[in-house]
Amino acid sequence: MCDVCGCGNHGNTMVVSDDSARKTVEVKKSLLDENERVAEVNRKHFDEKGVLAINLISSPGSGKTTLLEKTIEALKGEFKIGVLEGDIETERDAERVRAKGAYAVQLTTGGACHLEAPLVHKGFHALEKQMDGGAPDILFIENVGNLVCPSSFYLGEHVRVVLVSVPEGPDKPAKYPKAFKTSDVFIITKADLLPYFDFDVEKVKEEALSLNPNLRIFVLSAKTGEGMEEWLNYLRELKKG
Ligand SMILES: Nc1nc2c(ncn2[C@@H]2O[C@H](COP(=O)(O)OP(=O)(O)OP(=O)(O)O)[C@@H](O)[C@H]2O)c(=O)[nH]1
Ligand SMILES: [Mg+2]
Repeated sequence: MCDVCGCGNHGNTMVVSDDSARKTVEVKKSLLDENERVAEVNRKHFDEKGVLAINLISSPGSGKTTLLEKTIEALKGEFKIGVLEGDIETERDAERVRAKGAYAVQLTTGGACHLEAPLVHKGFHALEKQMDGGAPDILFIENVGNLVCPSSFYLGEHVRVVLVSVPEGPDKPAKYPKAFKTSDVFIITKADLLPYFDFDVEKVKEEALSLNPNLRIFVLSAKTGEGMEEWLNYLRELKKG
């Protein structure tokens, strides 16, 4: 899966000598330290330009791009919106959000299952170029679909959002705690599908809050528009500061 953080390279029964285990830990640590350093540069850059940066993380197909499409449609008259689209391959998500009126740059990782700060740094400069030197009021960073690795890589964002869609099931907060512990916002998506799945919204909220009591939670459907206004108002409030 990912040869950057090594997440896909451990077998369940892999045995390593103390020395190679130590080296692996050292390499991972220096990789994370370098990511953190560039993420702080990104954050400074965003702050200087008045950009609100939001990092979206979820499993593949939870509805990140669909939520962005609807958010762009609703807010493009109020804010300049930029998107950095993280995927392993294809320009598809960038094309989708551009079609709704956002500036967008596709970041293809070519195999890595998460975005890292240096690629976001490059992508942000490409976005500025696309905007003739301007900057977006709101920058959405759609991470690669994965509920594990993106939680370990700070990109310089102001707000981290974790999404879980109703069909994925109610057990995700407990199974993927880091994504919830490191996020500011939790969105339950595809709420229009609640009648067809065993998904107790109150229980899921409770479980997520037990991991992180500061989570702001939204339950919405990008398809029907249910719950969208609360999310849009939250973004408007964040921009007011
Ligand atoms: N019923 C329903 N379907 C939705 C909703 N939001 C998204 N979908 C569908 O879910 C599928 C995946 O949506 P995407 O927005 O592409 O998901 P994603 O998280 O961006 O996927 P990746 O970028 O591959 O990780 C599509 O078929 C969407 O039409 C929703 O609110 N309700
Ligand atoms: Mg997408």
